[in-house]
Amino acid sequence: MTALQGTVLERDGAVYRVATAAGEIRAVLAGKAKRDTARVVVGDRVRLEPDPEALLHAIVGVEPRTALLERRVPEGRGARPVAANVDQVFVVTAAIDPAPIPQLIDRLLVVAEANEIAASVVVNKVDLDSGTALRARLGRAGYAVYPTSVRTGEGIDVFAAALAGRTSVVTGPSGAGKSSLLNRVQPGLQLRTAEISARGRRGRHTTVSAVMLPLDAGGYLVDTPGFSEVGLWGIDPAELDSCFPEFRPFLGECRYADCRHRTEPGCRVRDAVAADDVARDRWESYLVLLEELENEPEEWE
Ligand SMILES: Nc1nc2c(ncn2[C@@H]2O[C@H](COP(=O)(O)OP(=O)(O)O)[C@@H](O)[C@H]2O)c(=O)[nH]1
Ligand SMILES: [Mg+2]
Ligand SMILES: [Zn+2]
Repeated sequence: MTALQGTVLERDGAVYRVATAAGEIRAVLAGKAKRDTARVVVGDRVRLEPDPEALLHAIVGVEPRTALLERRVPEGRGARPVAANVDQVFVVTAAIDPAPIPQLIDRLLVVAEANEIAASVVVNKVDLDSGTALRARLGRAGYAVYPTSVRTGEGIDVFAAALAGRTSVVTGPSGAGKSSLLNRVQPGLQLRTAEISARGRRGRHTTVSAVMLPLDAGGYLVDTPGFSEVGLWGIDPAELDSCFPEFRPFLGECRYADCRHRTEPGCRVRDAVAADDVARDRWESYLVLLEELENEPEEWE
């Protein structure tokens, strides 16, 4: 007998809503899964033992995760899992209106990198401004950039194709056009994602958990207030450099093994900035985030 497999879409208390080949079912943790798994989260792929009455099925096992998006909360003493098996993160920014904040984009990219989730950038509202400099900046850093306009339809098909068949998180500042974009890709999508503002970058504590929304083209959108609230908590300052893809060729080549690429002599990252092999303002973003991580209050670690 082949065990029933499924993907967790949502959790409501002790009950999980799970997508299976036979349709959506409701299930609770049972036996070994209950003991071994501190928390089964949205996105987890689970093994199920069907309930003969077909009411509440039993989750008896959890497959190894490919990625785990974790939210680090000050009062949480460590990380809380938000969603598992996320394939990719799209950071959405407007080309203009509201003006893009490169630092905020970099911060969200770092959160994705720190969680080892592939990240790309959507530059929306290209009907208002081509966003050439912004696109070049991010492309140079190694990110795929999707120029889009909900107004003219430019780039929507390409973005929709990038979502199809994958599990994605879409994040970015309020007003960038996330809701408009996703509704254009799939009209009627029931999003509830909280917005972030440039000011409240660390976000507010929220108890709302993530939900996976199935896409008609296959794949899922992870609707989570978690991502923008993940923040930088718990990222080791020594690991921040590897969250900047364009720094990676130079890492390990500095004179000092523990180089933070600030003012240390023999720093290859700074050499690369001086030679314009690495964009200066990306390095400046790194320095701002480094400062923040190094000054993180002890009790938040
Ligand atoms: N000109 C233009 N306006 C857009 C585009 N996409 C969204 N908007 C507008 O930008 C505003 C914010 O969009 P919304 O989807 O609510 O952004 P969100 O906060 O990121 O979800 C709305 O007034 C949209 O109509 C676009 O591609 N071009
Ligand atoms: Mg919105
Ligand atoms: Zn260095």
